[in-house]
Amino acid sequence: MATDDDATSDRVNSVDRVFKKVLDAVAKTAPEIREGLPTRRAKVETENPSGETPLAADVYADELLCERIGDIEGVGTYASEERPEAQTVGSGLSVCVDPLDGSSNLKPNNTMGTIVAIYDSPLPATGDDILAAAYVLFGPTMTMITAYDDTVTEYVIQDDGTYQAIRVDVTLPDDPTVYGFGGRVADWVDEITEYVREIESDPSMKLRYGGAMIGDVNQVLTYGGIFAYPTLADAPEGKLRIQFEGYPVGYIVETAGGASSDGHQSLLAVEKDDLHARTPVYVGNESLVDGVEAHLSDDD
Ligand code: FBP
Repeated sequence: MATDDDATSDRVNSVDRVFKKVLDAVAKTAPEIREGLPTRRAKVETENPSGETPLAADVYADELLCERIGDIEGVGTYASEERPEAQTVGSGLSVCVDPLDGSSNLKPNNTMGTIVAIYDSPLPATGDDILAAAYVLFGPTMTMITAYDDTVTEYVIQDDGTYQAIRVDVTLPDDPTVYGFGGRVADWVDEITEYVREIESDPSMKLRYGGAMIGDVNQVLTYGGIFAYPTLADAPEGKLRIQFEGYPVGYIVETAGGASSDGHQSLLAVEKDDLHARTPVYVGNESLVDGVEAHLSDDD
């Protein structure tokens, strides 16, 4: 007779399988996305759900990933920043994708990424529902960071879509050295300006801001520090989207021993009922993220 233990172990096996298949699909697609970039630098005509006009490259990456991830048995829903609604593609887990994070970096030929989150829930999901997250970084080499089962791993993706681990059990270094805060400085609220000035006065801290969250977060994972796209005076929820950017990056950084926050609580505790909802994002070494919360709590 089948027991509860059998059911749990079947469930774990099936999540393991979907996670591995999603990674395979993302790694296989990454070289194709990269190859497609030079000829897809122009904007398309229609706005995406966030009111931005995507590049042909955003749409191309989204279509490829939807097709590949949507084909995986055990994936029930595919959603992306580029689509107004989540798509039903089968039955099972939900996968949220930011197909080309930081695509305004395409023109100046700077870093971009692809972000993926797997949720055990219909969408919009909560931070408690996240089972795994990953991102590809299109830098001088193509790397992929994954967070699953309490472990963060870094891989190199080859041009044929195969991938090999280069760092296992990735953790944030204890002594942070980099910081990067997005948004116009003039639009920051006073508490954020004050805190950034404090960070800047520390001679061990260097400004690193590249305009693609994934590139900036990868520096924090590598050197230790803090990345933020903060609350702004005219946009209290900042710019980044919780399902596509906030939860996955919060999950990855927390799994690597760091902290995440929306300014008041862990990103994983944030609850929003809109698929495209935004949230302020602060991720990095715990002491630095605690500093953000301490400054912002002054105005409560
Ligand atoms: P997209 O997903 O539309 O590219 O927007 C996200 C993003 O590019 C982040 O990667 C980055 O941190 C932020 O926007 C940069 O915004 P800004 O250009 O305002 O600095």
